[in-house]
Formats: sequence, structure tokens, C-alpha cells
Amino acid sequence: MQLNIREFSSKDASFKSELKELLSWESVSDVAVQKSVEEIVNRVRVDGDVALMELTNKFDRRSVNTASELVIEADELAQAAKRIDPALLSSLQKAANRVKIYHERQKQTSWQYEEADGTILGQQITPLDRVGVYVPGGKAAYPSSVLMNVMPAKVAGVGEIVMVVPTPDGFVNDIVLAAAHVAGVDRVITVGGAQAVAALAYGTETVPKVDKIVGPGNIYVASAKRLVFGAVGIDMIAGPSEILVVSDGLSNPDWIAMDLFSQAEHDEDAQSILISTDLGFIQKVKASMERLIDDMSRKDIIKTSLEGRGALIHVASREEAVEVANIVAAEHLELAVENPEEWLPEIRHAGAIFMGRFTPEALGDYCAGPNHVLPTSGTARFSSPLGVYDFQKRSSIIHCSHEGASELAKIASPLARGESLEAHALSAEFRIIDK
Ligand code: HSO
Ligand code: ZN
Repeated sequence: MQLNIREFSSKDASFKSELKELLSWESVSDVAVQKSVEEIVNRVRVDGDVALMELTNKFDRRSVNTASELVIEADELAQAAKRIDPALLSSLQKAANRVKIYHERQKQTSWQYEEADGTILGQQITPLDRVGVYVPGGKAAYPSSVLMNVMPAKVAGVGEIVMVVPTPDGFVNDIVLAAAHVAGVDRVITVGGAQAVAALAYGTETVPKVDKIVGPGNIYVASAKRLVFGAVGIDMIAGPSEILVVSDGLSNPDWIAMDLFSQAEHDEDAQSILISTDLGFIQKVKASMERLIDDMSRKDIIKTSLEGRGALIHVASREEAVEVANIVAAEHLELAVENPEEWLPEIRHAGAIFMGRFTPEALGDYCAGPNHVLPTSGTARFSSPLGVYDFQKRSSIIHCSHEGASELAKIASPLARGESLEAHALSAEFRIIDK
């Protein structure tokens, strides 16, 4: 099948504007969606379970009469794990274990230090008490994403993890439930959409109020998360997935073609870009794609994604390749080059960096160990992969000795009086020794 993918070169006069246009992505914020999300969130907030059941019956075409029908307890999750293909269960377990080992390294620990006068200063780390994980239904219900969202929370020591997942027409995905079991989810509630986000944010008789909501969702879910932010914490609002492959032209073109497909098959809006210094190689990859696409089960999605948002970019040098990679700030950056470690120090912006010819993004998506929840749409300039950090918080510790308090009060007092805050000044001054 012929593919009409945008091709351009750094030699073109229009290069900068081509690149800018390629990377422009407006996250849709639809006023009508926002209004209906506000209504849904308010109804659940006011009417709790009754509203949650009504909305779930309506949107997911179900006939739930009592809220307990929405709950899947931990022992039922274990049953689901027994129902799935044993090879798949084994892979889920191995993946979960690798993700766990990787994330263990991210654990922050509390620390303290003591000053000469006996004053102690420090920082205490505590996990969040309760977290809600949103898992989309339908075609985007990824068991791997269950692992990636839940494992860092487990490693952080979160007390309770509640997962919500819509079950349209009552269809429950056993693989998703098995992943929840493997990851150690405490309870699953079969609700979705803005109503699920509202239930987690404010609590209902059945759904416990959580401290933070993580996990991807459609525009209704994203808009509900934005709305409840403040009442609870949220993770990032993810845009469509992207991959940028940088090739030196020495890889097998079929491998690179399939790496680009692997991102494109996620959805029509996903973005796959190839950069290479070798124009002949770019043409070989294109030929591979045109040959391989015919046999892909998701060929329509892949074609739409590649023709709508994909690009093949020719650059003149390694330096230019690095420059473009840093401008793109891709969610996934594959350095399919010889000696990728030489490139690494120059890469400033990327969600995850896949080094060398044998590290396709797909391995990172499932089981290498690092998280696959990554900053999209250029937000890698200022944000990081989901991690244990997102489920831990810090409290500052200050423990003054009498002598230390006395010395600090001498610093604080003029500052307090400068701000005309007398009680502050006196509170500090009362602690001064030998006034
Ligand atoms: N590439 C996706 C994650 C994923 N891939 C899930 C397969 N399943 C977003 O980074
Ligand atoms: Zn993927």
C-alpha cells in the first residue's frame, strides 16, 4: 500500500516552519464536553451512589440496582487471573516484577541533619494514603498500563489502591483484572468516564475518596480530572503517544519501519517520526513500511496516523539530528545508532530514551522496567515519567534546641517587624535566652 508521509529536509528553506507545523498539537478543549462534565461531576458529588449508578446504567448500558454490584473485590481479581492464558499471566508477573525492581531505586528516603547548637532539620517522606487508578475501557484498555500506574504506587507504599474501569454492556476484561491482581490493586469499581473521576475525587457511599487520581482516559476523563484537581491530586493529562527514531542508516529498515508502526497503531492521532542523515535509508524504510503495512491488523489506524502526523526527516549531520531531537522533546526517543552512549549527554529533552539497535520502544512499553507513562506533546521539556515520586510526599522537619531557637529568633525578629507582624516577632523573641 502506498503511503503518503510528509518528507522534508533540513536543507529546505522552509525547514523550521515545517517542523513547527509538524509538532503543533492543540489538545482539544471542547466547551460542550466541559459543560456536560461539570454537570456529571456535580451530580455525583451531590447524589453519590444513586447518581453513579444512574450514569453508569446510561453510558455503559447496564442495569445496576445496588451499588455493591459495581465492586469487584480482591479475591475476584485473583479468580480472573486464573481464567487467563497461563503464558500471558506469567508475562504479566515477570513484567510487574521488573517494573517493581526498577522503581525500587526511585524510593526517596527521609533525612535529618544536626547543627552545632543541637537544632535538627530534616525531611520526612510519607506515601499517599489512597490512590485511584483510572483504566479506560474498550480498545485502549491496556493491562500493561495497569501495571505501570499501580506498581510505582505500591513501591511508594500507598495504603490503598482503588481502580476504576468502565465495563460497557457489562463486559469485563479478565486480562485487565488479572493485571490488577498481579499489581496488587485492593478493589476494582466498574465505572468509567467523568462519573468515575467524580466518585474518586469526592467519594460516594461505595467509592472511597482518594488523595490522587492517575491514569489515562478520553476527553471526558481528562476534562473531569482537570476539574477535580485541587480537591485531589492528578497525574499529567496525556496527549497522543509519539515516537522519534533517530537512525544512522545502519539498522535493518524493516525493524525501523515496525518501530514507527508500533506507535502509529495506538491511534490515529499518534505521531511517528524518523530522522536520519542517510537519505537512501529513509527511502528504504519507506519501502519497508509500504510493504509491511498490508499485513498489519491495524493498518487503517497506522495509515491515518502516518499520513496525518508522521514524518521522514533528512538531516545533514549528527549535530542537526540532536538539535531536532531536542526541539521535538519526544515522549519516546529511539537512538538506533552505533555508540548511542556518545549521543546521550547531548539529549536534553525526551520522556524515555531507547539506546541502540536492539531497544525498540515496545520492550519499554511492556517489560524493560522503566515506566511507560511519559510526558507527551513536548512536555518532556519540563516533566518526567510517572514514578514513585508521584506517590510520595515530603514534610519538612524543624526541631530547635533552646540555644538554636534563641539565635534564630534574632534573625527572625527584624524580619517579622519589617513585615509588621508583631505576634510573629514576639513569638520568636520569647525564645531568646538572656535578653
Ligand atoms: N506506548 C504506549 C504504552 C503502551 N504500549 C501500552 C502498549 N501498551 C504509551 O507510551
Ligand atoms: Zn505502545
